[in-house]
Formats: sequence, C-alpha cells, structure tokens
Amino acid sequence: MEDLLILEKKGIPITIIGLPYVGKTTLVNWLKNEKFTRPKPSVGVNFEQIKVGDLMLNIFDISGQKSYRSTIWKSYVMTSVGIIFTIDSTDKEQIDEVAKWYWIMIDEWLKGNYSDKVILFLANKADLKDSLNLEYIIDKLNLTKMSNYPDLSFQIFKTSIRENQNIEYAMKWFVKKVNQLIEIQRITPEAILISDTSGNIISLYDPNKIIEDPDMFVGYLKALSGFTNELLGHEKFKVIKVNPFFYFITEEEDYCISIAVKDELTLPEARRLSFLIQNYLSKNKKNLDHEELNVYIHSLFS
Ligand SMILES: Nc1nc2c(ncn2[C@@H]2O[C@H](COP(=O)(O)OP(=O)(O)O)[C@@H](O)[C@H]2O)c(=O)[nH]1
Ligand SMILES: [Mg+2]
Repeated sequence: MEDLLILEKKGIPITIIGLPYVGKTTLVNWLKNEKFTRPKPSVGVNFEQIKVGDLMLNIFDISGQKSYRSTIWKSYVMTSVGIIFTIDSTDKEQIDEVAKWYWIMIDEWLKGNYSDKVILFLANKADLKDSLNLEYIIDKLNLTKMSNYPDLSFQIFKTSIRENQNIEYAMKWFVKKVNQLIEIQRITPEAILISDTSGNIISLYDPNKIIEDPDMFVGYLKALSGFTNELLGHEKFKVIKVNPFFYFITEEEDYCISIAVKDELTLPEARRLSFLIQNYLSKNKKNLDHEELNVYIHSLFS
C-alpha cells in the first residue's frame, strides 16, 4: 500500500474506460510491451505504471461492466488528468449506450471544478471490415459538440491495436497534451491551511508567512461559509482573492482546506492538491496524525 501511494504520487493519473471487450486491456498491454497480445478478460481495476514518451503514467484500466459504469468510473475520471475513452468501432448495436455514457462523463462528471482534462477517444478495431466510419461515429455521438468545452482537449482516432494502425500517433497526441496540461498546472502553492469545523488549525504550511494571522483567517473563513463563487458556479469550493494571492477553498464535512497560489491560472493545481488532501483526510479521519499529515502535504510538491 505504501509503495502504491508513492508510485501514485510520481505518475500522472490516466484512466481508460469503455464498454467491455473493446480493447482497453489490450491497449495497456500494448503500451507495456509495444506489441499486440491477447489479454484475459479483466474485472475491477487494473493498475499499471508505464512510461510513455517522457511521461510516467499511472494507468487505471477500469472494467466496463454495467455496475462499474455508474459507480467507480466517475471517481477515476474526475481524478485523472487524461481519459482514454475506448469503443469497439464494429459494435453498431451498442453505439447508443456508448453515447449515453460518453455524455454522462462530459456533462455530469467533468463539468465544474474538474474540467481541464485531455480526452482521447479511440474507435478501436479498425482492422475489422464491418468497422463504422469516423463520420458516422462522430455524428451518432454528436461529437462536434465537443467544441463547446474549451477546457477539454479532445481528439478522436480510428485505431487498430492488433494491426498497429494509428495507435502510436494517437498516443503521441495524448502524451503531448497531457504534458502541456501538467506543465501549466504543476506548482508549489504559497500556503496551505487546514482547519476543522470548530475553527482549530490542523495544519499550516506557509514558508513565506503570507497569512499574517492564521486564527483570524480561519475566523474569516467561517464567516464566508456558505458563500458560493459566482464565477465558477459551484458550491463545493470557492475562490477568493486576498491581494495578491488567490485562495482555493474547499469545505467537506469535517475540514476546510485553503490553498493559496500566486497566479489565477494555477488554480487547477490548487484544486488537484486540495482533492488529494481531502482524500487523505477522509481516509485517515479516525486517527489523524498531524505530523504525518504535514509529511503527506510536503510530499505532494517536493
Ligand atoms: N480485431 C481487433 N481485435 C482487438 C483489437 N484490440 C483488442 N482486440 C480484441 O478484443 C477483445 C477484447 O479485448 P480486451 O482488451 O480484453 O477488452 P477490454 O474488455 O476492453 O479490456 C480481445 O479478444 C482482443 O484481442 C483490435 O485493434 N482489433
Ligand atoms: Mg479489460
């Protein structure tokens, strides 16, 4: 478990989803061995850490069974930088089901605070003769609507992993886009303040002492509670500006996390850190060790 956590930190989270039998695990194997191999049918989540180009990717290959679509797909999608949505391009019968889940992902899961992502759409098994053409798929899935989502880098490719068609090209595009996104996002925040609902400070990272009076700041946060940010239109977090810094603030049941950054453009990274810390807190809330929490926080950006 420890090892996995360390690995997770270093690699970039990528999720592969799609209905069963479309070639997800085949793709993972191809990335690993650079050749086509026949996988065993997979259930649950298959995790692989693979270096693709210059990037270390943590790849989560998620089973396509119905029960997974409505449960774990969402949490993996929301916490990944890149998503590889794979379909079997010969499967005319399930195209409506594919369309349904694709748009649930875009409209419900990615709207709001997790919207900056790279989405690679693979219409796989292009080597088979009954494979649908790209125009048909784009039309059926209404994919031209993707231009309404400027925060999402989107591209569709027809691929065959078996015949090695277009797959290298598609992965090159994907890795390049993920790399660009990471470049923009990776930063060390100016400060991180974690307080509980009673206003006690749980953790403070503030190397340059930008928060003059942390207790007063926590009091101020309590007063702000319930205020929703108009611009971002999402209740679960707010962004405030305390010159010259931007604070990304989230409140879950027990904790309030405030992360200060210098530049508005790096708020997505604050969001990512906040999410990780929130996860850590909820996993460890029974016996939270403040020292360990501080170590965890430091480990996120050093
Ligand atoms: N013809 C063809 N078959 C493929 C291709 N990619 C995967 N397959 C086959 O599709 C089946 C399902 O693949 P798998 O990776 O297990 O699908 P998953 O359920 O999405 O993980 C296997 O028999 C693969 O060999 C491809 O590009 N072309
Ligand atoms: Mg599989």
